[in-house]
Order: sequence, then C-alpha cells, then structure tokens
Amino acid sequence: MIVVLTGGTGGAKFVQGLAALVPARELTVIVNTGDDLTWWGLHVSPDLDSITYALAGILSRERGWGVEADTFHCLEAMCRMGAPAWFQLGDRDLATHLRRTELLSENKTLSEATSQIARGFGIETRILPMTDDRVETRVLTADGELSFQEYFVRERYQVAARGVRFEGAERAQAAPGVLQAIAHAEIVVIAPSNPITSTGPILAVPGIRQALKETMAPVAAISPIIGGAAVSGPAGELMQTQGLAVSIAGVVRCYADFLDLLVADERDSALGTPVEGIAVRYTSTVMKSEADKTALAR
Ligand code: FO1
Repeated sequence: MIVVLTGGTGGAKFVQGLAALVPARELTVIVNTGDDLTWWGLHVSPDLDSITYALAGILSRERGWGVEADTFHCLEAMCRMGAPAWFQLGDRDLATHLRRTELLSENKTLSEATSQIARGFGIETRILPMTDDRVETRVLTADGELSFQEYFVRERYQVAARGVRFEGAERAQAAPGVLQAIAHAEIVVIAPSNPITSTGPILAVPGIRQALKETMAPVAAISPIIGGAAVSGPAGELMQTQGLAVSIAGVVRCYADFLDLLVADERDSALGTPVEGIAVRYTSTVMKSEADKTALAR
C-alpha cells in the first residue's frame, strides 16, 4: 500500500503519475481540506476535487484545477445577478459541489461524501480527507486575516503574508482510515506540495505527525522547491514567514521528525545546499508532460 499526503495542483499531478504505475486499490491519498470554502452556499473542497479529477482523468491540464474543457455558463449567470465571481466554478465542477453539499446536509461526513463522489467517477483508489472536522487555513496579513482562497485566488498572493494558522486543527480528529493507512503503509510519500498551506494543515491534525513518526514504512517527500524557489505559488514567501529557508533544507525542516528520504531536483544538486541527517535523491522533478509525472512517481 502506497500512501500519499497531498494538497494543491503539484500534488494532483504527482498522484496522476503514481496512478499510472500502481494498481488503483494499492494507493491511498490523504488530502488537505484547509483550503475548503463555502461558495454560493456550496461546500467546495478544491484539493479533494483536484485529486478526484486527476484520478478520473478529467483534471484541467491548462488550469491545473477544475474539469478539463469545462464551461462557465452558471458563473456568467451568477455574475449577472450580482453574485461574487472571483472564485470561478465551472459548470461540470459545480455538480460535484452540489452533490457534496447535499450529502453533507443529509448528515453524511466529508469522508462519506468524498467516497460517494469518487465512486461516481469510477475511482477505486481511496481518497481520504485529512479530517471530517472543519479546519480552515488562515493567512495573517498586516490588515488582518484572510481565508486561504481570499489570499490565494482573490488577492493572487500579492498581499504580504505574516504567518499562517489552521483554525480548528487542535480540536480536529483524523478522518476514519487516515492513521491506519499510515500505520499499515509500505511507503508514505509526501507529494511536491506547499509545505505550509498544503501539507501543513494535514500535519496539524492531531495524531497524523505522530503516525508518520511511528510507521514502519519509509517516508519520502518530494521537494516543491526547485533551484531555491517555489515551482509556482506562494510556498517560498510562506516558508519565509515561518523562518524557513526557501531551499530543500527548508523543506526538510518541515518534515525532519519523520522523514527518511528527500527527492529533490537535480538543479538543487548543482546548488549544493547542505541537507543534514537525511538521504537526498536528485532527479528531474519538473512535471510538464505525462511522461514527467510517471518518471517522478517511478
Ligand atoms: N484557482 C484560481 O486561481 N482561481 C480560481 O478561480 C479557482 C477556482 C477553483 C474552483 C474549484 C477548485 O477545485 C479549485 C479552484 N482553484 C482556483 C484552485 C484552488 O484555489 C487551488 O487549487 C487550491 O486551493 C490550492 O491548493
């Protein structure tokens, strides 16, 4: 059993690569839900949906989120009626949020809603939200706090971040199956995701970090930092707010208490950043093509 911890678009690409190599039932994906939001009254779980769409083979290649070739007629109609439109939901994507919201309103848990949605797409891989409880990533700025999507999408991470916190994390419980999957894994892989806002919320759920320390499985992480900079997004700036170097050494510091192996890009080998106490394997980690994704996963 391979267990992947993931969030964001880099993680979804990596899971796509892995899914091409590993039988679907031998993979369990534990997903960040700190980015979740209520939008137009609907419960949207962007990272769960990116994994679902990636495994269903319908993740938009162009955007890296949402459904390939989706249309935005509902968004246009909502705009006409004065609804907020900075967070764009495609028409086919919308069905997922409608169904999830309906299931949650029938007192199903997020885990149950997620597995029902995944079944609808014919997915056999287990997709587990990190928790069924509400944990919300909050970004601290000079003018107050923003939700993750306000910071990431609405402000396009152009406001200076001072820190990040995970509202509700200390009271949250790992979702059913999460701790067991880590305990019984043959290998655990931390996807090339933002270590602060994508995997950070997962590790903030009580018990998950401990499970990673205790598992007999080797734990490997793929660095989202390439050549001393984030591949995309605000990972670099957010790492600095936590006093971390924007380097593979900074990534290792996020995971040092349980990590056995860091997979880093060969450009970082050339930089020669010292990484202490951990094995580092250098390879090409840029995922542009399908072949890149499977090569990295292999
Ligand atoms: N990202 C954007 O940059 N702009 C959007 O309007 C947007 C909408 C959106 C809708 C559904 C969804 O599942 C993801 C969406 N994303 C959008 C991506 C999302 O903000 C990120 O993938 C994650 O939250 C980062 O982990």
